Amino acid sequence: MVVSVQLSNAFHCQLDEVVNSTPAFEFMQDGHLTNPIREHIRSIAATLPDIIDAAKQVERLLESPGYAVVRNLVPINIDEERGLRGVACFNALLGSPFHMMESIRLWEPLGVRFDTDSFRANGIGNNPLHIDGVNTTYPPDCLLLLCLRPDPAGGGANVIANLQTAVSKLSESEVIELQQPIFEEGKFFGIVGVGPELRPFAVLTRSEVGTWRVRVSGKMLPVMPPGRPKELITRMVELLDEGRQRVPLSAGEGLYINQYQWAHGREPLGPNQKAINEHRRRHFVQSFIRRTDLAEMPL
Ligand SMILES: O=C(O)CCC(=O)C(=O)O
Ligand SMILES: [Fe+2]
Repeated sequence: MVVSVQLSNAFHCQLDEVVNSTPAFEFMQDGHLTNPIREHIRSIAATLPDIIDAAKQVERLLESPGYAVVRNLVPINIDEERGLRGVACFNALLGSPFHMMESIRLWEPLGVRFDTDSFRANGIGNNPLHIDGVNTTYPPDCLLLLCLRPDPAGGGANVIANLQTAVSKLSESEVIELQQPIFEEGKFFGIVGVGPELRPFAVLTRSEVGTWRVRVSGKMLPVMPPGRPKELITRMVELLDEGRQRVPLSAGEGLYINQYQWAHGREPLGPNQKAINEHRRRHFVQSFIRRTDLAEMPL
């Protein structure tokens, strides 16, 4: 199945028109781009066929299979800030772009840090399969991982795994246990756009259409005390790992992920990170998109 979209020069000429005519971004308290800005972007883009076509392609892929690799999302050699502004404008056509960290405007950096746990964002180790916002009432519908510079040491490829497939491999009793609200995740501070903290939460919540909302994160495991909840998360993560697929990204490429359908993670970075000049190290950013109306959203 073709899950990639290649953006053309014509697309970028048209995106320039949108970026040039869009006023400075303003945000609401819940981290979303304000409606007038989003409406402005949408009305300009409505007249630009390559942009509309690309947005439709990405939207189709986000429905099925639930993820999309977009190549040439940020053209090589473009000023980074300008490039990100363009992508944010494009994202406004897919839904409502927002940031989850109150203190960071739209793009959360994913770099290389030695002073953080290696399994976390910015860490250098294996970033286990997870969804973002696992302990929130409304986890982001869609996440964009955008590669500005891959790891020059050859590591750090992204991985994804289908959540529904993993659930289908559980036993009946595990499905029952995973529906109990007995799971907790540590921190909830300065987080916006995803409703209140859900504590404790259930890993599995059945939606009206029979699929599952799956709240799971392999990042919970290292800090969980021994016991049944830890065994159940371990089992879920093992099932996700069985179906993991690598999605290595090159500079300028983005991976859009529908969080109802796919978990994501990152392989360990390559060796000797400290020997790499910090301006040459892996440099990604991430951003979120709300595609459903919260009022209509299942938990
Ligand atoms: O670094 C990456 O590519 C992904 C990191 C991530 O998804 C996370 O820590 O939430
Ligand atoms: Fe993540």
